[in-house]
Amino acid sequence: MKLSVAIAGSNAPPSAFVVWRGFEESMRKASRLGYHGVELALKTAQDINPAELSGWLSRYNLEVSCISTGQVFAALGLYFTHGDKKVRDEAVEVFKGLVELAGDLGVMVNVGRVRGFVAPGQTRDAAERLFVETMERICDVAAKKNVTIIIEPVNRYEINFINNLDEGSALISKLKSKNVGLMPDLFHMNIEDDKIGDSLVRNGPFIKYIHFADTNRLAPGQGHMNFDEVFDALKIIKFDGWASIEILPKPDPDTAARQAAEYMLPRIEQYNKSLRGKL
Ligand code: LER
Ligand code: MN
Repeated sequence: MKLSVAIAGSNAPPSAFVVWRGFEESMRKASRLGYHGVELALKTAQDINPAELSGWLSRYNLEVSCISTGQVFAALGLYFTHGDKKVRDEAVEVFKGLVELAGDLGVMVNVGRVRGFVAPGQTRDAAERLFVETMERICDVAAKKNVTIIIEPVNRYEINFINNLDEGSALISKLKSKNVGLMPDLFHMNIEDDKIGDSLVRNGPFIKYIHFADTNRLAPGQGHMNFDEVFDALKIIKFDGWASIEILPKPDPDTAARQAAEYMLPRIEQYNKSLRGKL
């Protein structure tokens, strides 16, 4: 398992849910704290210059773990269950750019709130049909670039569609596309899933990436999340992908990122040794 931290550009809107803003400065700090990579929260592919990005990654010895897309929903107002095909087409266009960039970087693209929701007057079945149809279009584009799309269940207070891992897995099973997986976020799981460990194990075959946070969405170690339960479950499913720190930047971004790194990096090192039978 490798650890990254969520970052965005310096002029990302307030809706970008990240620890740090400003790509280069965030990468410099992430590298100094021992993170292995950064998760890029982007609104469109134009938010970042690929040549500059590749320079920063080599200067700070980091990888990109994933491209996250919350701002496509929060800042651009685009989502997959929208009743207007023009809006869904626009969402697909934005994803084409993000998928292209992800393909060049060899990373996955997340689908969080951009999946959409059941709107007033819309039936759940209708929302689901639009979601499935739009996801298939995006997965088709992504498959050509060898990119996997990961669906992130999000708690009921943010969205009313795909709240827990079981719901995510059920929808993935309805898709024809195979380049799709699940992105559990421990903060949402603590609100929505029955037992965090059991749900991770049960949905293990689809899990490709994970968001780490504590129960209060502060840095791991600042709440009451049982990380032993989390790591035991990840070991059962032999999870060996990226985990990303996606937390509130409190009490301030630097402290939050440091607390998270200090708590998680030694645990991840132990986990990796035990996964490889070296403990
Ligand atoms: C995005 O990864 C997420 O977890 C959402 O809660 C942001 O609103
Ligand atoms: Mn998340």
